[in-house]
Amino acid sequence: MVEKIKAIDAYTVFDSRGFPTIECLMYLDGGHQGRAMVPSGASTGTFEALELRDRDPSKFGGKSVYQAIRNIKEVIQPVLLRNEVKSQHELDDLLIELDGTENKSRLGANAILAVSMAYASSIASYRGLSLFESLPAKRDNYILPLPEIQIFGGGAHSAGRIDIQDFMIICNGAGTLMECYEMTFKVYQEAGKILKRENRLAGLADEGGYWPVFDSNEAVFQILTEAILQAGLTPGREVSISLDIAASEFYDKNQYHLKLDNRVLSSHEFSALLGSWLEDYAICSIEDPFSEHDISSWRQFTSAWSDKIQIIGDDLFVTHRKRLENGIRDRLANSILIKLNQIGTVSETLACIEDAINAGWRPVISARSGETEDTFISHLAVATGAGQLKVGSFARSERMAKWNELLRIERKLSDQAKFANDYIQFPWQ
Ligand code: 2PG
Ligand code: MG
Repeated sequence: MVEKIKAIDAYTVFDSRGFPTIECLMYLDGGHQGRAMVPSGASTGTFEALELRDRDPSKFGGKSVYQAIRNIKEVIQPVLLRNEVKSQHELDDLLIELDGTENKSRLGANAILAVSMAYASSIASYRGLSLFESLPAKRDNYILPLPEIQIFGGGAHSAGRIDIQDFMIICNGAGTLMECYEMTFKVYQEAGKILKRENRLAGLADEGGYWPVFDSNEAVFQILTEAILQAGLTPGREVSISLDIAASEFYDKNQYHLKLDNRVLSSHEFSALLGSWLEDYAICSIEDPFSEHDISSWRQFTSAWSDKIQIIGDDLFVTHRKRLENGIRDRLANSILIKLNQIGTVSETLACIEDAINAGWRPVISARSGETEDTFISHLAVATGAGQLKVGSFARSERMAKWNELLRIERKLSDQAKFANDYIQFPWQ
């Protein structure tokens, strides 16, 4: 028997871009409480659940979330106090039913998710467990995820300075989480030194990666490869390159517009360009190589590359079970990015992760570009044994909060801690 919900509070706090977002506090009858903060994306997919913003230009430039907060206090709270929910599943089903829309646009996915996550947190506190131990996830083992860490941040996260969004690394040769952090630290520092030497150091993008002052998209691969080498590491063997193309952001009228390269490419040409990058650089993973509307390119690319690299659908699947099911059936990718706020409840997120694992896919749990100090996703990654976590760079506290939380979880697990590299078969192995 779990404690009943006694009260819910919700109020405005601010994310890593300084934009308003929701913090929710849930109080249970016996005095336990839980807290959650909601993140926010910039390069959002067309099919994501709706983030409710007030759109009143006089309040935080239209970004305030007062209506979503009122929905929590005035619509959701009374229903949850009336109905005794006994599990995360029951709570989330009730929230979905109460909203009643396909994309959670009545109450707002941000309002619903804040309540859903705060409930998970309050139940962990009631049980006296860490969140990763308390989340109702199916798993064989607690697995510390392999991090995917950004070195350069482009696309919508650096005002379109460069077309491609994320230039990241995956430390596929690391034997422990700390070894992975040390490799990342070295590559990040070396990348900074190269930029300084070449007079290209211009600050940080939204997720903490270096702001990309480059003359072509491909130039970044060369600098990143150089940074890995200068860190004393072998590209491909110890540290590989991982990309989020976020191609929807520059797809228009069936063409890919690479502004920096001054090129407009057909799907076929763009696919060939990606293929040439995969041949020339130590790339082990690629996310959103095509727009979510360019399905045939996904299918062809996956049939050509899926036994060599990880191909992740983010905007394509938006953490939606039905969209994932279609993707598995049609072999559109071999991995899915998982973002709680794309779908809007903890239970739907857990179900999507489980579906992916059952299909032999590797889910990658992900932060948003607008983040908070909330570390829910670190727990989610460990609890589900998903195997990978993408948080942004190795800088800025909203990012480091997640990396540091993994270290705390590792200590708590002690000799039960298993690092993904040793336990999970990845497509690049
Ligand atoms: C993505 C995310 C995180 P955003 O595209 O994967 O990098 O960006 O939160 O802006 O959608
Ligand atoms: Mg993405």
